[in-house]
Amino acid sequence: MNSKQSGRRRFLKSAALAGLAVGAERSASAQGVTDTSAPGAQPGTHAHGQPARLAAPAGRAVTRTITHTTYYTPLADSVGIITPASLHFMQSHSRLPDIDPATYSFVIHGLVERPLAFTMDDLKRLPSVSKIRFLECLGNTGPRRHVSEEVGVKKEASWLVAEGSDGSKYTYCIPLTKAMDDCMVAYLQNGEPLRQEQGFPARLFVPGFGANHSVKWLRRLMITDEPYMTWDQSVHHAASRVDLGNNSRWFNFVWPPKSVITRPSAGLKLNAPGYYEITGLAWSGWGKVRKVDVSVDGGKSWKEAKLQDPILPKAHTRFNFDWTWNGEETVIMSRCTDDQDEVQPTLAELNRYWGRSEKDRLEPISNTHYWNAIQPWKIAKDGSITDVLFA
Ligand SMILES: Nc1nc2c(c(=O)[nH]1)N[C@H]1C(S)=C(S)[C@@H](COP(=O)(O)O)O[C@H]1N2
Ligand SMILES: [Mo]
Repeated sequence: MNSKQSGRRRFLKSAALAGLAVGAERSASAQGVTDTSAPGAQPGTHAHGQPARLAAPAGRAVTRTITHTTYYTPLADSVGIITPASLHFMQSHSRLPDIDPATYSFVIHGLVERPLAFTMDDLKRLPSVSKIRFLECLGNTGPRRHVSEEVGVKKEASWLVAEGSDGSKYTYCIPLTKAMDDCMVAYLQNGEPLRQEQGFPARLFVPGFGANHSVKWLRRLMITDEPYMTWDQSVHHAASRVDLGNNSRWFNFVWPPKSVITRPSAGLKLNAPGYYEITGLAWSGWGKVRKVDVSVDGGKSWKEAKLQDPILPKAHTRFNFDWTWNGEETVIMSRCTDDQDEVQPTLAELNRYWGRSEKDRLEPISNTHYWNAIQPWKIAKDGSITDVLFA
């Protein structure tokens, strides 16, 4: 098979089906039903399982602007590497479409031999893959705030433009080589149908790129021979560069290495000096995490943390670090190095890279650039923990 053929195969395979995770289908009538009327039903049992009455997880913090709604995953209770769908970060630039999967379809058109529409039945009929991958928004860190050989991609095609069904027709474009490499049309997440917030009934999923590329409520994929200057890509996520005469850099693709200590973290309190496990997550859009260093003295010295299996490419990796707190004020932080040997920067290094001064260091950069600065947590003498950057 020549490379063009195999590339097309791969693209078709991913565009055709691919869920984030594929599981058994449940009948619609079995969902969300409290099973108390069934003979012999026990209180607390449900056809669609619910958290225990006294163990409901902490909710997500929310910020709203005139256009954006954002829900933040609570860090301190995060365990392992899979985020429950109910606590998954969510960002939307307009109202959430409420789409009936029975009538849903998306189209692939543009530089193809045969434009085609795909229904949910078409998607489920086609082969699927299941992968563990991260999805991260540019605004994640901050102050709370065989589709079949039928379409036939043409030789001159080089870009993929993806459009959502929301009011603003959220649109983003990616190079076709990326689409052929590992992109998916996802309709399941953690073994269940996508939640409405995550793009039900189907979204594009672009592993390793900023989450802004993963267009939700997918309506169409247009194949082109040039990038599209979409409104969302240029206005929301363009990075103005001092070194480019304040011109914008519209295309930022791969998410750089990043990590965060999830526990202990801001908002928690250490009750007394003694042993505490430091644990957190590290990830990189380039590939696998090679190592995570932890500092418990404000960055003066670093020691390597233990990485937990599995260590997957473009996925959260869990790290652990033994620590005995002596009761003194200190700052703890983690630093990720990925398998390309790219190292997570400090905020000062990140500012220098983007040509930013200390003065305008926080707000603008987190909105328009890939934010992967080292996250320090300050521990006071009384054990209370605060966010050094956004306190
Ligand atoms: N159709 C549509 N797709 C979208 C968006 C949107 O507003 N509309 N927001 C994008 C942005 S900026 C992010 S960070 C991710 C968020 O995905 P999540 O809500 O599943 O975490 O979706 C992306 N895809
Ligand atoms: Mo985002």
